[in-house]
Amino acid sequence: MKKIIAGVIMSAVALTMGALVGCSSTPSEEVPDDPAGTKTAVFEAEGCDLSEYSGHGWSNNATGCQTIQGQNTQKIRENQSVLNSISNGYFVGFFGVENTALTFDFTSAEAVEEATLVLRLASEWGTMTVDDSIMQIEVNGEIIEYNPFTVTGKKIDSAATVEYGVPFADFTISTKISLKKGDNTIRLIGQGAPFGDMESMDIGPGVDCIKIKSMTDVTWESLWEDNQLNVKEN
Ligand SMILES: [Ca+2]
Repeated sequence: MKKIIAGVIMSAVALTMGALVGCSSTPSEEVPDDPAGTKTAVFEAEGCDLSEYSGHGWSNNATGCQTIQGQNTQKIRENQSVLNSISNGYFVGFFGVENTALTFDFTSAEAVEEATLVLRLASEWGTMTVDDSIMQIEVNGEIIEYNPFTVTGKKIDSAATVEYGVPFADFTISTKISLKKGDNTIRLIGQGAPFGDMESMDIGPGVDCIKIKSMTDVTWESLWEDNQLNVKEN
């Protein structure tokens, strides 16, 4: 009986909330958003130069374009919500080996003091708190400080059952990124973090893309056209 009453009350609250939203002068789609004129540049991880990039999972090593997963990965094709969440259909996995970096070289039309950096990530290692013990973020040669954040993952029983079971999502790292006019570099650097007490695992999130929001034009030369020729079924 209590449940039914609670249900009725919740419905009433929902109706009231709906009515309030309906009358509101600020529809939800207008708040809170990026300032007018904000330009968002999306750099796909799978378009990076991966020639120096490598990593390893529970049972296999991967180098270069072998680390690209997504539409080519059977386990991910079987999970529509994860597949649909992946920008450009692919991401770079196997992130986490100490001092192994994903490097994004790009050009900014103007110097900018307060660009926003967003990372689009998912975790195959269960729910993961990403901090500088897992990933360091370097902007133009300087490691930046960022607040630890949680990437929700599917619960796994062991390192042998890793799986990207929860869709990729955007995480805002900073709104105070300084860009130079001309060439800039952002590097995501693995730290060799263990999985629990398993020192050999080198865990980290899968990296789909990075987004840079600013008032200027930020561009890069993606290597995706070449990289996609080397994507392997897995
Ligand atoms: Ca991607």
